Formats: sequence, structure tokens, C-alpha cells
Amino acid sequence: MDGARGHETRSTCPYCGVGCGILLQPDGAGGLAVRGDPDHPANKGKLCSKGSALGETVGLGERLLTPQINGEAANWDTALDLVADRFKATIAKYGPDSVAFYVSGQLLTEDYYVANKLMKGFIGSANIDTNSRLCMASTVAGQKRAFGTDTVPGTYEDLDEADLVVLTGSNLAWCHPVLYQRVMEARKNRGTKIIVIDPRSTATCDQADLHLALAPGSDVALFNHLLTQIEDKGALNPASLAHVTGLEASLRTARADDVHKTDLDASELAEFCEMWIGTERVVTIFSQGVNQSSSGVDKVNAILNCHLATGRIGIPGCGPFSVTGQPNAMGGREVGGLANMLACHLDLENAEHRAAVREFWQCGPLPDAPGLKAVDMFNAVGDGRIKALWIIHTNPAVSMPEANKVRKAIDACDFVVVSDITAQTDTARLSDVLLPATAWSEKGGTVTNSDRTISRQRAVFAAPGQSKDDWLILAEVGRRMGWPDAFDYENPAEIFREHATLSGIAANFGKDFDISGLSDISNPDYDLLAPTRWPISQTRKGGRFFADGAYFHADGKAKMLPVLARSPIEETGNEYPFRLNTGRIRDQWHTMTRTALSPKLSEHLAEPFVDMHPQDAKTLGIVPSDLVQLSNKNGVAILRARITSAQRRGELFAPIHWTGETAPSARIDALVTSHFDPISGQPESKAAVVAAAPFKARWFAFAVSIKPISPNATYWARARTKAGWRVELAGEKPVSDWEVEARRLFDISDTPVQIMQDLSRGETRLAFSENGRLTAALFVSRHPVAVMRDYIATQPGQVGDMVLAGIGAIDQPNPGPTVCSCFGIGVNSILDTIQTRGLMSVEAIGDALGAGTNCGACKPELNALLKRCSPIELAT
Ligand SMILES: Nc1nc2c(c(=O)[nH]1)N[C@H]1C(S)=C(S)[C@@H](COP(=O)(O)OP(=O)(O)OC[C@H]3O[C@@H](n4cnc5c(=O)[nH]c(N)nc54)[C@H](O)[C@@H]3O)O[C@H]1N2
Ligand SMILES: Nc1nc2c(c(=O)[nH]1)N[C@H]1C(S)=C(S)[C@@H](COP(=O)(O)OP(=O)(O)OC[C@H]3O[C@@H](n4cnc5c(=O)[nH]c(N)nc54)[C@H](O)[C@@H]3O)O[C@H]1N2
Ligand code: SF4
Ligand SMILES: [Mo]
Repeated sequence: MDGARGHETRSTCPYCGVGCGILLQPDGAGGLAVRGDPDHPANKGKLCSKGSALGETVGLGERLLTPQINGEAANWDTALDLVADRFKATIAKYGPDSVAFYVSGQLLTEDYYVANKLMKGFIGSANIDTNSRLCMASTVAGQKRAFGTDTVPGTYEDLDEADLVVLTGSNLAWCHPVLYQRVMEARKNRGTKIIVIDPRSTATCDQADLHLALAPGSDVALFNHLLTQIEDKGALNPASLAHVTGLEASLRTARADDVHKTDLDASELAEFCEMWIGTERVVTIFSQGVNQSSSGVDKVNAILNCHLATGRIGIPGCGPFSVTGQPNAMGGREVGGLANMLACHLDLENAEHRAAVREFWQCGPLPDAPGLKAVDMFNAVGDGRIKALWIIHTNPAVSMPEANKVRKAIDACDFVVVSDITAQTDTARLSDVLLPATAWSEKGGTVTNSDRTISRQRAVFAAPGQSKDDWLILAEVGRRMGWPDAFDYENPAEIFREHATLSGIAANFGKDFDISGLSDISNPDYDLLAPTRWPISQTRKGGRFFADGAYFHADGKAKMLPVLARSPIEETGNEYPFRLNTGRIRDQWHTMTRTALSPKLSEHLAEPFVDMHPQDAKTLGIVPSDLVQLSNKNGVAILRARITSAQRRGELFAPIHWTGETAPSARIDALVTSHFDPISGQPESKAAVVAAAPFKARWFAFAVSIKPISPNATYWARARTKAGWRVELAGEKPVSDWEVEARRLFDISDTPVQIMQDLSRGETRLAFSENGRLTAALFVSRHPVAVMRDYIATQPGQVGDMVLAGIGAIDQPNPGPTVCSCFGIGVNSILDTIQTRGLMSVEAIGDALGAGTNCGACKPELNALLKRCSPIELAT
């Protein structure tokens, strides 16, 4: 396997931590064909909807192509000198801890290594933290407590070989779709059982044998209960426990815990314990339902305790498995990108480790204590302790808890540098200096996925405009700050070799992370590097950790930790009766700066929403499609109501993706308080408390347009379509003339308009056409607008005058919201086909329509649609 396959270039998907291999073929006109790499061990040719749509996201329309200073274009020399001078001057005046970097688990390892070296080695502060603090920090801390090191013990092959997969706080079907499909494949082949532990019912529950809708935050109580049952049923494993300390204390504490905290009934608990204890090969996958909690580290240890006690670790088909979110969350941990780590899994607090790294980097004294973790860092930005901040490859004005406060803090900071690929983000808009980075497909380097496999990203496009690679921008600043030799890199390969060499030094201290076998890799071999799982050294290669019972604490053993369940910090009550859970949807990535460029991906869920239980909706007087206002002491959000028994009563769920650019009233982190786990510093992003009420709009509207739309309304949300744009709006202020308002909204003055009005019902419809082709249309109503949105969204640019009817012509079926992104198949088409052809299975839908036959990410939704069509309907 080398860097190419015929005319295609091998690379790695830039989204989730599955780390799928992908084959790229530019079309010579800026377009890019993509497909899964059949030779990559993570995905064996498969891609999910996001990976498949990468070709729609590489256009340059919204790219930042020149450096900017205070919003004005500048040249690189001026911008880089300014950054270096301001950081130097701040450090000279206020000391190294007056500056900070906030970086990202999406950086390539080489970028990340240089950022960490610059801050910890040369600036001499540990004030570099990363969005991984919001993501993996609890797992890092939990694994270190248990294993003496931050190691994911298993590999993806364990998912093929397990007989029971327990998904705890993980919506794998939507967030790691290719891994989920891999588990489904194993289920088909060997009957793997599935348990989902999640307060809400998700797409991941589709094939679950058991779904435990536990009380939010109560995972520790559940796994403590399991631990007591493990002892009671005689399932402790003495051979494994010979390598483990802490059993007695952990059992004692587990027995003192109260399983009623979980809200689960006795039969559910019994079934869970029976399945877990009765199956030898168990993998427990966990993710943000575990990590993003004020007891996140304890949740991790409660899970690890059960695996250590039973020896279900280090052997095929077994193990705790933390799936990483970002493409290089793992690589960031390897280079020591968090404020409390050094490099290559070495410890900041260890004088020998510091001395070794200092000697290697040839730098001044390294900081001997952790720097500011994300929440504290932005607090320090807010109160003026941090006077110069560099934000790279992340969008904290949206994604940090208390996002409004964070936005204000960044805005007020003396000097803010942002490196991004677009100027159109909530954070970039707050920068003093904005630096254009090359994007995925324009740059090369390495990333490490969830199972420690290092893969290459490779460039297939030249750097557009003046953009530069992140490692190069950082190195340029390092040189200009006075360290020309330390940052004299010519290419990523050189950085990679340095990193690999340092890992060898770390390994001599007995550390797990060791890629010293690659420290002499030549530039051409680096270019050809095939996916390789660490460790990679003369003596160690690839496989699982801990099979030999050798752990990394000083006594060579693992530790079980006594942990007691704690509730989320904020409690619901009269003022804030609802618990607000937050997370992801299938087809968007975080703050949407890339996935929202794809019309295909925007069709799945085009608008931000809040899910609530039917009883709660009834009490609040909310019906489907109403707008709901959520509020608490931090902020307000307005979202579209979806009423579903997938939610427990009293609990709401809202997605994290919408921003000031796409739906300013739906920035969900504006509501999340920045409470965090005391050990990991990871925020409790899934357990805010809020009040909810119907949003009393005076009018509602739906708009489509060929050109971008710039709304000005209390509520709006926009999405790209193949034909242009679609927007939902709602307002509190009366509008006296809708034609004037529409012309402003669409930025069109002379275009002829057709107007339809029904004053008694408060409805106005306007269609603007040029030469018979529709340019824009607006549908206004006193109530949530009822029109065939998915049909109307296809109409801009089309000839015809049916659009004002709000429905398609008889021969124009309305496909409904997209379910299968790969083939663009809507919910109505699928329901229709199920009914008319009497289809009984997901496979039959695939045969009839193609839906679900490419990436498979929509299979859970197809199943849900099958269930919606009752057998009686099917028979008729
Ligand atoms: N489509 C898509 N995929 C992604 C991403 C994306 O933005 N979009 N982002 C990537 C990143 S960076 C990450 S970190 C991963 C995250 O991947 P996941 O962690 O799978 O995703 P989330 O939706 O954040 O949360 C998972 C589940 O935790 C549940 N949960 C909430 N509270 C609790 C609790 O107390 N206990 C338990 N057991 N469960 C709870 C939520 O209901 C939710 O269904 O996804 C990655 N993949
Ligand atoms: N309430 C709540 N909040 C959450 C979460 C949650 O579940 N609930 N999840 C948290 C988690 S797990 C995560 S990982 C974070 C994610 O949150 P963020 O990291 O803030 O989100 P992204 O949209 O991934 O931001 C990446 C930024 O980098 C830019 N970019 C893209 N490519 C490049 C490049 O090559 N170079 C540079 N320099 N920039 C680039 C993008 O345009 C974008 O602005 O959100 C966290 N916040
Ligand atoms: S599962 Fe999807 S998003 Fe994740 S790496 Fe694979 S193709 Fe990319
Ligand atoms: Mo994440």
C-alpha cells in the first residue's frame, strides 16, 4: 500500500475519530471525487454520509485567502511580525503566563507538535489547551488513574470479535457511523448482542437488544451495581486481579452506592448484569455521555473497574473502548497538547521528564505545573490575565460552555489571533489578526484514530490564495520570536521524525507511546507511509495493550478506583424544570463551517430543534413545529419543537451545530453552565437546566432564494440547497409591507413579484421571477408555515408559477426531508414505496430505491420508517 491507488491519492477523512481511509481524485476544475479506501484497515472501503460528501465542501467560495489585520487584508510578513511582536512584548511585560494558545484535536500531529513545543518549550508556559478538554479529557484522566498511562487497550478488530457491545453515552450510529456499521456486520455474522446506555433513545438503539434509559449522570451507580453483581455471581477473575490493586476498596464503595439513582427497574438491571457477566467477550464503548460530565472521570473508572475485575481487557473481543471524537484527538494526546501534559505521554510534574525534553528541544526551563484548562483559560481571558490569545482550528465562541461569556471575553482580549480556513465564524469575527490556513486536501501530515492507527492525510490541491499550513504558520512565528533553529522545519516529515525520536526517549522512561521505529523515516517513505498502529519500535509492534498484565503504574499494576455516583451539578427545580442534553446529528460536523457547504448534508435536518416528551409538550401547550424558547441564567435559545417519546419526561435534547452564521438564536452552548469535572476539567456539556416556553411569534415565514439570504428577525435558520438557500424565520415585530421586507431580505429591488394574500388567515406569499424563472419566494403566516418545503427548495432557478401554491404540481411529488444523503432520497418517497410495494425490510427498501445501500448511515432511520407503517397498511 502506498500513497496512491491508480489515479487516486490516498488520504484520511478529516471528520471523526474512526479515521477512515479515503481515495481522492481531483477533476482538474476544482472538483473532487472521493470514495472509501478498500485497503484501509479502519473502514475497508466504507464511508459515511459526511465522508462521502467531502467533494461538496472543497470549493473556495467561503475561504479565507489572505491574512487580515483588523478586518483589512494584509501581507504575511506584516501579519506574522505583528503576531510575534505582540506575543513577545506581552511576555516581556507580564510574563509567559499572560499568553495562551487554544488549539484543536483536528490539527495534524505535526501542527500540534509545533504548537506544543512553541508554548511549553520556548515561551515557557503551559497555557496551551485544546478543544479536546471538552471532548476526551475525562477519558485521559480515567485511563491514567487506572492504567498509569493514557492508553486505549483494544483495536477495531475487537469489535468484530466481541459477543456483546455495550454503548455507553455513545450515539455510534450517527457519530462513528462506519464503526457502527462494522458492529452491525459482526452482529450479522456472529450474533453480537448490543446494549445501549443513554437517557434518550437514539438511532444507535435501532438494533439494540437492550436500551437502558438511565437518569442523566447516573452511569457510575449502574457500573457500581454491575461490579457488585460480578462479585456476587463469582465472576471475579483472579488471574487478571493479580495485576490489579484496589479491588476491595472499589467493591466496598460500589456496595455503598445506590442503584436507584439510575431510575432503572429491577428487571432491566438484572438483564444488563446477566448479559454482561454471562458473556465472555464484552467491549464497552464509551463517549461523550460519559466524558462530558462533572463526574466524567469517575464514570470512566467505573467502567474500567468492571473490565479489570473480570479480565475482559487485552484479549480479543474484550475491553473498554473510548471512541475518540475528532480525527486527531489521539494524536493531540500523543504530542501532549493538553495543558497538563508534556509530550509523548511524559509528565509535566516529573523533573526527570522535563529535563529530558528540555535537553532534546534545547530550550529554557519547562513549566513545572499545569497551565490553564479551557474553562479557566477563557475565564482568564475574560478577566484580563491572558492578554494575548491564539486560537487555532476551533470555534470556542460557539462550542465552549457559557458561549456568550466566552464570546465577550475573546472580544475584550487585548490581542486575539485566529487561524482558520474561513473568516465566517463566530470566533474569527472577533480576531485582531486572522490567518488563512490550508484546509484538508491541501495539506499533508498524520492523524491517529481511535485504535492508535496513524494514517496520512495527503494534499491533492495546491494551497489556495496565500494560505499556509498550520505547522508553517506556527514555525514562522516561533522563528520571528527569536528561535530560528528550533523552528527551522522544511516539511511535516521533518517534524514527524523529531516527534518519533522524542517518543523513543519517552519509551525509555517506560512510557507506552513509542513510535521510535519511525524516527529515521525518509521523506519519500513518509510520503508513502501506510496506516500503522502504535507502538512502533524495535521491540514492540501494533497490537493490544495489557495482554501480558503489564500496566504502567510504578508497581506495574493497574488500579481499580473506588468511585461513588454524583448527580450533575445543576439541579432542576421550579425555576428551571428541564434538564437539557446536547449532542450531534448525523450529517453535520460541529459548528458546520465545512459540512454546511454541502447541500446534500444540509437536507437531512435543515433547522435546529429541541426534542421533548409528548407529556411535557402538552403541559407547555406546544405542538409539533412550534418554536420553543429555552432560557436560564446564561442565555436564551429559540428552537423548533420535535415531540418524541425518545426523550424521558423532563428532559430535552438539542443539537450543538448551529451558530451566529447559521441560526443565531440556536447557539446551544449559550445555555450550558461551565461546571466541570474536578479532575479532568472537562465541562458538563450534557446537563444544563432550563425553563421552556412556547415562543410567541407574531409571524412565521419560510423563504427560498438563489442568492444568499441575510435575515433580520428574532428567529432565523438558514441552509444551503442545490438551488440556493432556504431559510426559516419568525418575528415579534409587526411587518407592515411584506413586499418591502422581502426585497430587503433577498436584496432585490426591481425583480417582478407575484403576490398572493389571504388576510383573514394572515397569510402572504410572494414569488420573485426573472424571465420566467423563480429567483426567490417568501411564505408568511400567523402560524408555523405549512408548505412543501423540500419541493419549494428545489424551485429557485426553475421555470413555472406553481410555487405560490406552496405545493408541488400534481406530477411533482414532494420527496420530504432527506433520509438517505448518499442518493438524496426523502422520507415521503420512502414511505410511499414501503406502502405501495409492501416492503418489509431495510434491504427491500435498498433494492427498490437504493436508500441505505452506500454508507448505510440511514439504516436506523429506514427501520424507524418501516415501523411507522403498520403491518395492516402493508397488507392492503
Ligand atoms: N455526525 C457527527 N459525528 C461526529 C461529530 C459531529 O459533530 N457530527 N463529532 C465528533 C466528536 S468531536 C465527538 S466527541 C463524537 C461524540 O460522539 P457521541 O458521544 O456519540 O455523541 P453525542 O451526541 O455528543 O453524545 C452521545 C450520547 O450521550 C448521551 N448522554 C447524555 N447524557 C448522558 C449520561 O449521563 N449518560 C449516558 N450514558 N449517556 C448520556 C446523549 O443522549 C447522546 O445520545 O462524535 C464525533 N462524530
Ligand atoms: N453543549 C455542548 N458543547 C460541546 C459539545 C457537546 O457535546 N455539547 N461537544 C464538544 C466537543 S466533544 C468538541 S470536539 C467541540 C468542537 O467544537 P469546535 O472545535 O469549536 O468546532 P469546529 O466546528 O470543529 O471548529 C473547527 C474550526 O476550525 C476551522 N478549520 C477547519 N479546517 C482547518 C484547518 O485545516 N486549519 C485551521 N487553522 N482551521 C481549520 C473550521 O472552519 C472551524 O472554524 O465542541 C464541544 N462543545
Ligand atoms: S465514519 Fe464518516 S466521518 Fe468518521 S472518519 Fe469515517 S467517513 Fe469520516
Ligand atoms: Mo469531540
